[in-house]
Amino acid sequence: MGRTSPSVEELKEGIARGDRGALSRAITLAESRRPDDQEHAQELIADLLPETGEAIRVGITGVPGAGKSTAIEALGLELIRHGHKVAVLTIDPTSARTGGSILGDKTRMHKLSVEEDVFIRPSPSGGVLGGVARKTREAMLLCEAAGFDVIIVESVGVGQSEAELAEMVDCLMLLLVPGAGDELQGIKRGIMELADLIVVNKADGDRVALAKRARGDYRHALRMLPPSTPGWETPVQIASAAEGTGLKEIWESVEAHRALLEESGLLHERRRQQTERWLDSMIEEAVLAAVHSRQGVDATIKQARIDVDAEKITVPQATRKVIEAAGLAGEQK
Ligand SMILES: Nc1nc2c(ncn2[C@@H]2O[C@H](COP(=O)(O)OP(=O)(O)OP(=O)(O)O)[C@@H](O)[C@H]2O)c(=O)[nH]1
Ligand SMILES: [Mg+2]
Repeated sequence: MGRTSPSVEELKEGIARGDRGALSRAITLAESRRPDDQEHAQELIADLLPETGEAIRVGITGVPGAGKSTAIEALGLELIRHGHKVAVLTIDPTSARTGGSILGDKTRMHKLSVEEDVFIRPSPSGGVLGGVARKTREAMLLCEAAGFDVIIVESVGVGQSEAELAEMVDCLMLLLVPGAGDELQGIKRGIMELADLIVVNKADGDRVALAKRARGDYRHALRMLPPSTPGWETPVQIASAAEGTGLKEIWESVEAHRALLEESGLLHERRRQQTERWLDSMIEEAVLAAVHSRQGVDATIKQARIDVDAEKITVPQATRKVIEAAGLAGEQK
C-alpha cells in the first residue's frame, strides 16, 4: 500500500472542514498498530476532543441477516432528509476469519453510501469474531469532530459483543427477526437487559402476524427484567426495513431515550463511565504491548507454555517467569 501520510495538522484541518478523505485517513491512523501512527492518532484525537460529544450514538446489534444494514440504510436516508449528517461504522466480523473484508459487498447500503451527508466505514473486528472493533471509540470521536451528528454502529450480536457495544453508545437497539422458531430461547436475558430499544424486523408479507406475536412475547419477557436505563421502559416495536415501515417510530424512540438521558443527567454519567472503561482498556492494551515489546518476553511465554504443558512447572510459576523476563518482578509499591 502506498503511504501518503498527511500531518496531524492537515488531518485536523481536513476533519474540521468535514472532509471525508481526511476522516477516513484519520481512522486508518487510529486503527494502525504502528507506534508512530498511534502517537499521531492520539495527538489528533486530543486536539479534536472539544469538537466531540454532541452526536447521538446508536448501536445496532442482532443476528447475521436480521436486517441491520437494510434498517440503517432506510433510517439513514430518512435522517439526512431531515438535515442530519450520518456516520455508519460497521464492524466486520469476517475479517478475523478471512483476513480481508468482504463487507464492502455485503453492507448493501449502496443508496446511502453515495449521499453527501453520509460516511460509511467498515472496520475489522480486531481479532474477535463478531466483536466490537478495537478502535470504534476513536472512529466515533473522529466522525463527531467531522460534523456528523448521528453515529450508528452496526455489530453482529454473538454474545459478548453486545455488552462491548453497549459500553460505547447512548442507545442500544436490538434487531430481531420473527419466526426463527426460537423466539425467546435464542436471546439471552442479559442482552435484552442491555437493549434500550427492541425492534422485530421483517414485519412484512405473511410475517406480520408472527412479528406481532413476537412483539408481545418480548414485551412480556421485558417485564421481568430491570430497565436498561433508570426510568426507561424499553419499547418493543415492529418494522420492515425493506418496506420502510416502522422506521419513523424507531427514531422517535431513539430521540425519546436521548431526551430522558439528557434531562436526568444520565447521559453525562453514562459517558463518564464509558470514558473510565475506555481508559482501563487503553491502559491494559498499552501495558500488554509494552510487556511484549521487551526483549525475550515472547520467547519466555512460548517456553512457559511448553513447560506448563509438560507439567514441569505450574501456571503461577510460569507467570512469574514471564514477569521476570519483562523486568517487572519485585517492583513493589
Ligand atoms: N422481507 C424482508 N427482508 C429483509 C428486511 N430487512 C432485511 N431483509 C433482507 O434480509 C437479508 C439480510 O439483510 P441485511 O440488512 O444484510 O442484514 P444484516 O443484519 O445487516 O446482516 P449481517 O451484516 O450479515 O449481519 C437481505 O436479503 C435483506 O434484503 C425486511 O424488513 N423484510
Ligand atoms: Mg450488515
